[in-house]
Amino acid sequence: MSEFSRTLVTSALPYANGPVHLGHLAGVYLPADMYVRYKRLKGEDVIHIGGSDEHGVPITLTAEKEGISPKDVVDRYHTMNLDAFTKCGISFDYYGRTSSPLHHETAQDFFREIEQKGIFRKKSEKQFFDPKAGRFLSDRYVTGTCPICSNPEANGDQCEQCGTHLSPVELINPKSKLSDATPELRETMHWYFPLGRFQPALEAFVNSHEEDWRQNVVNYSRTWLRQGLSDRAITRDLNWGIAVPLDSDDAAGKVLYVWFDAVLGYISFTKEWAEKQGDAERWKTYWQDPGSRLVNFIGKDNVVFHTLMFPAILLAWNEGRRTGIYNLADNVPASEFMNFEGRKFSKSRNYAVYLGEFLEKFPADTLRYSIAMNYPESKDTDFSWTDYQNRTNGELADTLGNFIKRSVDFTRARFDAVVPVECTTEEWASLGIDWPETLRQLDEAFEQFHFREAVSIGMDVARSANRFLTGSEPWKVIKSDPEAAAKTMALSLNLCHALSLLLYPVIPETCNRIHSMLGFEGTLEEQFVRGRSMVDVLLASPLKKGHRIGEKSEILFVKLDDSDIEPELRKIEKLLQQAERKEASAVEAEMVFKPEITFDDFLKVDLRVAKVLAAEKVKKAGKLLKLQLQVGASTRQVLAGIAKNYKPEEMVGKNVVLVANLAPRKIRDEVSEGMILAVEGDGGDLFVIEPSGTEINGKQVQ
Ligand code: B3M
Ligand code: ZN
Repeated sequence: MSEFSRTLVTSALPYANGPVHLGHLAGVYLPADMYVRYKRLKGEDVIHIGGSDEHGVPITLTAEKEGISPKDVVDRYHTMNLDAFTKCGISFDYYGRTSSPLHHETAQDFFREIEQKGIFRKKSEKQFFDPKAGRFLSDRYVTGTCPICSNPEANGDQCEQCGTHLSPVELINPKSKLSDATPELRETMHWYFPLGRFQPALEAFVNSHEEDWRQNVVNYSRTWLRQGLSDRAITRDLNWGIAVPLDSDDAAGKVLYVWFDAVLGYISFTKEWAEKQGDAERWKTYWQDPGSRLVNFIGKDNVVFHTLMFPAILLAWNEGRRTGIYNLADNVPASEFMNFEGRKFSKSRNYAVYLGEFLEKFPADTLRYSIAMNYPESKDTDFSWTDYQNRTNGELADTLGNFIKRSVDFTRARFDAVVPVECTTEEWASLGIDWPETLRQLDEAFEQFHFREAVSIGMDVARSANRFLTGSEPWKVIKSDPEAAAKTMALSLNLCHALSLLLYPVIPETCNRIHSMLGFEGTLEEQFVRGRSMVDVLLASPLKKGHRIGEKSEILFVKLDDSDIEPELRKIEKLLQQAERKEASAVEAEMVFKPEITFDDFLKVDLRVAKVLAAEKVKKAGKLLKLQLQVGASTRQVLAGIAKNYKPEEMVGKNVVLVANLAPRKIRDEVSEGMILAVEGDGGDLFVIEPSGTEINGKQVQ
């Protein structure tokens, strides 16, 4: 038995700046939904909270690009995403919006509490300011050339080409995305959350879950902890978001950093849910009663926000309190990514299948099933149309659908639509299915978030059931031994019932149809009772002699013809061609030479042969190596973005070409005195140019 009597499940809040795609569904929403549906089936107390993340720069940038207001953006995508989730059977108990008044109030309460405890630090820093637009620029509003790989379109927070995390001041030739103006550095003040203050507590928290959290979640968190947690700015100069709730002048025009507010959305939305239940205080039992457990479903790119930052905010709130203490997460099942036909989903390249569009053409349950069977639990997986077609036609239509339909149709045709005989416990146990063991494995799989396994267990029972019915041949046997045929049908109908429960978490709509085909009134959900497990019900083969099955017999799954998926395959081909053309034009673009320079211009560049004396990685800059170079009698420190292709020890002893008279630059708190020459290959690989010769150290390259 679990020590918890209640579970609060949250799903990451998607930014309301675009439609959710199948990758999102696979990583977060479907697993969360299967998990809560399984718990409801077991009669447990569980609620599922989700909603839209409506603040932050992704929203304001979309608004500016489209020339509409941020509110228009979030209204459009909130509605669109909620609608797609509903169609897909994602059963949120509440789906909120971070623009709601109660959420603003909640986030501001947190800010005030932590501010009053004196935990925040206020710091002035120089930040880019757009003189034309008259606004400070958040990281993403600045673009420029990447100092590491020379990509001319790097963002202020990260270079998409080489993946390096940047700060806007590191960009070469920075430009404002608002006006194209060259931004100026101006002084601005921000509130910082000192994550380092909570380092010991967070270490203990992560360590205490070493056994029960996924390896990737523990590893990501530990990488950050090892580097040492530092202060994080939690306010921004932006006109969209939650105002810093202070009257002071320095708070004017500032809003909370989107990640500070978004994670608190889980709390505000639980409050809104409780209000809707007519019991406004009830949210507290889910958040603050130690008998409740919190489970955050997320994608792997959101790990540290949920294992370090959110817990740190809660710890700051809890500090010094006797009441109103929040629970920290009991588990944070972060998924890997699901790719699409062998490539990464990409919203910016429009390489995606959007959930809403998919469901306009194909049914939700077939999608849920094939995505569940490809759930990216510990490594990236792939969604392909052919796999989707095969699973729909084979596992769902031929195995499950066919078994249910034959059982129901034959009973109606030959046994007057009633369960003809009682099946005994021995008969039920003699089907070749070890029920107690099956249910134990099913429970373990769901409780430990092994969704592929959980769904496979249900499908294996469907296969056994199908084999049993086919092998028993009641349509033949009925002539010579009607009693044996009656037994077969009683067992088959009970198997149909068992399947409607076992597969309910993954294909709920279909299971409800099976439920009514078996003659039950209302929905399966209406049978759920707190404290009683529906899963255990099937142990007793509950369809008794005389039970009347339903009037309707349905085809549960329509098979997919090649012609159904051909247009989809053609669409991908087109998308891939577009992507390739983009890549090809990038290669052509390289052949456009830079403007002509004079020989004198060239002579200004002092290129020298240098030797690498020492090399090491740079903290928090995965792509960078810090090199100590010997150039004749002097030494130089140079930072080079080559860590992807060279280990530090591989560099030591190499001859390289140094641009020796480049003005020093500061990157990552380290000074780089020059740069070394390298060739850029495919996919951002860098190959260092290695001059050869004897006694060439310090000599000019010309
Ligand atoms: N909106 C980022 C994302 O969609 C962010 C998640 C918030 S969870 C509180 O990946
Ligand atoms: Zn780069």
